[in-house]
Amino acid sequence: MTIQEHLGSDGRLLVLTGAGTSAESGIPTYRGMGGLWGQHRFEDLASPEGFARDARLVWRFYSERREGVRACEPNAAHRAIAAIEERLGDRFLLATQNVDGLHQRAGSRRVIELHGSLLRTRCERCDRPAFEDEAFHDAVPRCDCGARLRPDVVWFGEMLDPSTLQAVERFQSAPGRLVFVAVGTSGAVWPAAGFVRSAKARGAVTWLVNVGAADNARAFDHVLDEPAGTALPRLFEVRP
Ligand code: BV8
Ligand code: ZN
Repeated sequence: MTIQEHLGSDGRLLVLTGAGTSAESGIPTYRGMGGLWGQHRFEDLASPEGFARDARLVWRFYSERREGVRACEPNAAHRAIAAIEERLGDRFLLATQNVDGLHQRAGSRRVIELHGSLLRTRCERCDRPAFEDEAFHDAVPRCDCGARLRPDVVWFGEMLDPSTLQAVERFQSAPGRLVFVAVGTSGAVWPAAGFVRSAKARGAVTWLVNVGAADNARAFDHVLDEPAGTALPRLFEVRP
């Protein structure tokens, strides 16, 4: 059965995306970087310990990624996800691990940013709201309160914003049929890697669209080992 057939007239679609969704836009995946940036390990830069150790280096890491994202465009995978949202409306929800903002640039609106955004900055101490920021920070920027500003992303070892996980939970638990599709993710990072299990626990039919291996591939009903940019328009029956 196709996803359309599983969805029927009242089924809901939950999509989870990872770095592989943006690969065809030219953004290196975490695996692609081999978990490295220069001679630094990604986890060491994307962590509170890394920021405490060398905030200036961490800001250079994020500033260079901001530059990289600005030079990229959404690809057919982002557009297919925005198109199926258009068709399904509130029967659709996108949870993304990506921080590159390409889903929103492709027109996605019902987006839960599980790990925050590269293009926002917040204070590490006061409750000043996070703000849009695409600047390249050579030096560590300071808040009016005197504390350091940091990228508005969730680092390794940090809790996700509970409201994002509750939104996913609520969508998964609503009555009716559920289809879960994970796209371009190696299933290495938790708690996103566990969504397929909670979806299956609710009777969802599950798809993984991923080039190469994924740690949680065995949990999916269907696995398509192909680029998201070609698989999604076909899977969602939308124009590429
Ligand atoms: C938390 C924002 C509570 C920052 C990111 C031991 C066991 C289990 C869990 C843990 C553990 N030890 C620690 C943990 C928790 C930890 C974790 O999961 N660690 C892993 C490494 C084991 N998780 C956390 O810390 C989370 N918080 O759990 O809080 C807690 C606290 C402390 C201790 C325990 C629990 C917070 C995690 C969020 C980290 N922030 N990003 C930034 O980006 O700078 S993670 C970042 O890396 C991404 O957001 C993403 O989540 C992850 C990369 O994964 P993917 O997106 O899947 O990318 P990847 O490159 O791996 O895979 C891409 C795939 O696409 C590949 O398979 C590739 O082949 C494929 N592909 C390539 N091209 C294409 C394609 N597919 C389709 N089409 C293509 N064209
Ligand atoms: Zn402040």
